[in-house]
Amino acid sequence: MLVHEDQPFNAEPPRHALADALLTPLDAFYVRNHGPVPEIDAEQWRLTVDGLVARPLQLSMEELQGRFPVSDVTATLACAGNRRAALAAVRPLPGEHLWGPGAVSTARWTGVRLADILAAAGPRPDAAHVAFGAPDLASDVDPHQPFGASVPMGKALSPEVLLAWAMNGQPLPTVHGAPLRVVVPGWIGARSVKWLCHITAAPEPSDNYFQAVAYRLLPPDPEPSTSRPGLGIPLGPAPVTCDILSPDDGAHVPAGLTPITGYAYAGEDRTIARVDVSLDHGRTWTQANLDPPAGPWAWQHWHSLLQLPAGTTEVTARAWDTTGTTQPETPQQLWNPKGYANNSWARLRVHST
Ligand SMILES: Nc1nc2c(c(=O)[nH]1)N[C@H]1C(S)=C(S)[C@@H](COP(=O)(O)O)O[C@H]1N2
Ligand SMILES: [Mo]
Repeated sequence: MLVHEDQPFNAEPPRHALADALLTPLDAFYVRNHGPVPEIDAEQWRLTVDGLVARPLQLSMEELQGRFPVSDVTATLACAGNRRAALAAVRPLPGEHLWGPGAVSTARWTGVRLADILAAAGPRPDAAHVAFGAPDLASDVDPHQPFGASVPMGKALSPEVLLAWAMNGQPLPTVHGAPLRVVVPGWIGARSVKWLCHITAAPEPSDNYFQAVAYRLLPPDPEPSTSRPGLGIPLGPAPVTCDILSPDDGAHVPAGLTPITGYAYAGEDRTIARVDVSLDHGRTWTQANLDPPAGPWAWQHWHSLLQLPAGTTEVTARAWDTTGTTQPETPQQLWNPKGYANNSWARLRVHST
């Protein structure tokens, strides 16, 4: 893993680790923590469901696993900061982790549907949002505060949204949120709250820092005098993106026919329709072959066999989603003060002789 920070632990897998498998092995799955991993006694742990509900609940893990049908979803998690390094090359992003292409991973998650838990609690008609609370204290905010998020009721009731206790058939590792985490397929990773202990039905989105202040797209030069919670565009469904996984950036490869592989991913109800690869900065493109996705909520791998000339070549890739939307050409077009949602063309350089 490429470690961005030890305490709290933040790390992404190298390109080749993501290229090796559609389901990311647990020890290669990226980790994004805003604070220290909380210590939770699984015996004492309870999930509280309250707010605008007819029947507030307090569930132990045993009750959760026994009372509700168990289901599986294969879903990609992508941090909104994935591929941030290219934005930082445009203008500095002090205090932010400069993620490369690896703040994204895919697993098969097992748990219960959030919709079933909400149905048991009976949300009132004015419950328009569902907020998730966790005990970890984010150390990158002053004062330190617990991590949290919310999603609109419509997404919360969607059958792919799980409360998960297992990942790739193994017990959920502590660093990924044990004993229980939310998995919100198709949305930025920040909404998939780890170490979940509290679900609240509410009329408004959560006022937690990570919903109201961070994970929002601000204009490139916001007016400091008007800065307040609620400013900017709250990030939800993930935009179409892709990156190159092999060859690696800066690799030396023999000139001639060379396999080029990567991932492509589109959030929410979109999937990947096409991936194009270019060796001449986007003047001409070759369509890559798409592997089948690991499921409707998961990324796809793509492959291309291209003739690499001798010398240094920039390899470029762009994906299109099923709505016909593609990626912007440059990170200049996307730069924002927190460095989120860089889905500009994938680019890297290889050297050939
Ligand atoms: N409680 C809690 N949940 C959290 C976070 C966190 O710091 N604390 N990080 C979020 C972010 S920003 C992302 S991208 C994903 C990362 O999940 P992973 O570490 O399992 O890859 O978890 C989300 N859930
Ligand atoms: Mo994230």
